[in-house]
Amino acid sequence: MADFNLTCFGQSGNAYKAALALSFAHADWQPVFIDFMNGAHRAPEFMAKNEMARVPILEHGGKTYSESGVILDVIARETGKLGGETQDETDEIRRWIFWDNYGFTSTVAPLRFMANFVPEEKRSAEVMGFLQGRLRPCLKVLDKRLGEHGFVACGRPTIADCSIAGYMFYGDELPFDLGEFHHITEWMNRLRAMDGFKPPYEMMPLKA
Ligand SMILES: N[C@@H](CCC(=O)N[C@@H](CS)C(=O)NCC(=O)O)C(=O)O
Repeated sequence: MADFNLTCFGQSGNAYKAALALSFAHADWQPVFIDFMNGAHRAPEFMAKNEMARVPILEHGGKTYSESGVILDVIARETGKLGGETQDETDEIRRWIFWDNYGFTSTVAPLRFMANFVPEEKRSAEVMGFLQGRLRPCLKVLDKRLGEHGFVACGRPTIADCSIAGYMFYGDELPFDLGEFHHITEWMNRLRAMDGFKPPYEMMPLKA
C-alpha cells in the first residue's frame, strides 16, 4: 500500500485534480482503479466509503476523504507542499477552489461529458448552449487572474491550480476553444513544464 491511495479512473477530471497535486508534491501515492463507467461507484463497497457515490476518494493514514477540495487540502497539509503559508494565503487558495467547484468545473465537466460520453441523439443543444454561456465569463475571470498573477493564488503553484486544471488537459475532448485566452494557455504550459506533470490518461488508469 502506498502512503496515499487515490480511487480514480482516467476520464475523471475531479480525480485528476488530486492526482496532479500528489504528483507535483512527489508524494508516495498510487491510483486505485474504479470501474465507474459500469457503475462501480454505486456499489455498496464503494458507497460504504463515500455515501455520495462520487469519485475521487483518497485513503491516507487510516482515513477516507471525499470531495476533491477537501482531498486537495489534505494533500497540502500532509505533504507540506502546494498550500498556503499564512491563513490569508490558505483563505485565498480556498476561495478559488470553491469558485472552481461551483462555477468552473460545474460548467466544464458536464459540457465535456455531454460532448464525448452522451450519444449524439441524446445530447441537448439547449443544455450545451446554456453551459457554453456560463463558461465564457469563467474563462474571462480566469484569464485575467492568470495574466495578473501567473498562477491562480499566491503567485506560485498551489492546490488551487490543480483544482482548476482538473479538466483542462483533456485536449480534444473539450468542446471550446482557448484561442483568445492567452494567459490560460501560458499557465497550462507552465504547469506542463513542472516536475511531476503528466496528462490525465497517463496518470490514471482506464482499466483494472
Ligand atoms: N464535487 C465533487 C464532484 C465529484 C464528481 O462529481 N465526480 C464524478 C466523476 S468525475 C462522479 O463521481 N459523478 C457521479 C455522479 O454524478 O453520479 C468533487 O469535487 O470531488
